[in-house]
Amino acid sequence: MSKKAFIFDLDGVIVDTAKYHFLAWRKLANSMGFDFTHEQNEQLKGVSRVKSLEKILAWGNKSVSEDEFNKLMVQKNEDYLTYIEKMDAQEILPDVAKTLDFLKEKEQHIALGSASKNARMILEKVNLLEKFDVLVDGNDVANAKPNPEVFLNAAKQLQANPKDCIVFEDAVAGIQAANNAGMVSIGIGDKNTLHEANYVFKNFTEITTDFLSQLIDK
Ligand code: B16
Ligand code: MG
Repeated sequence: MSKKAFIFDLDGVIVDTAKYHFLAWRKLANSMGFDFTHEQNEQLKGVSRVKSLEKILAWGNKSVSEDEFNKLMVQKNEDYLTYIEKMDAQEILPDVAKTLDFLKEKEQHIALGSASKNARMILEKVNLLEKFDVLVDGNDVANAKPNPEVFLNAAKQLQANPKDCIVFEDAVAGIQAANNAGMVSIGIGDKNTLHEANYVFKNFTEITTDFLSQLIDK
């Protein structure tokens, strides 16, 4: 049996924190006198906090000073954290824990590759932290997805060759980052949206242990 590195994105793959990001960003936009849609929110997935705020301000036709920008970032995160505070293991998306357990049983490397600066805290809240050999998050990288830095950093720490790494991602920018890293990309979500991925599944309930075994033995 060969040893591969399985790298998981967090938001939209392990847990659905996208709904909390949306609530917090929307509250911020509303407080500035404008709103944005669910469709626009799709563009924020996998995108860093700074880039998200830049996009939202552009949607609302707002320009703010650097000082104000930083205050808005803090405000959004404080709001977001009030939602995260209440999270527990029930919020782990279906069959994610089962997949992690299967990979552990097969003695595969497991890493996190997320843009979120709150990733460690969220994994602690849902009680999954100890399943991960390596954590790379928004605190560790200078270049956001689609730049491959986040995934290459994880591979390096695991001393894994990029071609032996498999990435699970729900965001277009994340799939592009995995492809740019020379890794196998697995989209979690909509086939049309994630058409650049090597494989796409709606969620982990569609991923069989046979499929995972094939990836391991490739
Ligand atoms: P934070 P992922 C990303 O997480 C989210 O998809 C994105 O919406 C968010 O803006 C970003 O994390 C930063 O999050 O404000 O907590 O640092 O999908 O890369 O796990
Ligand atoms: Mg994501």
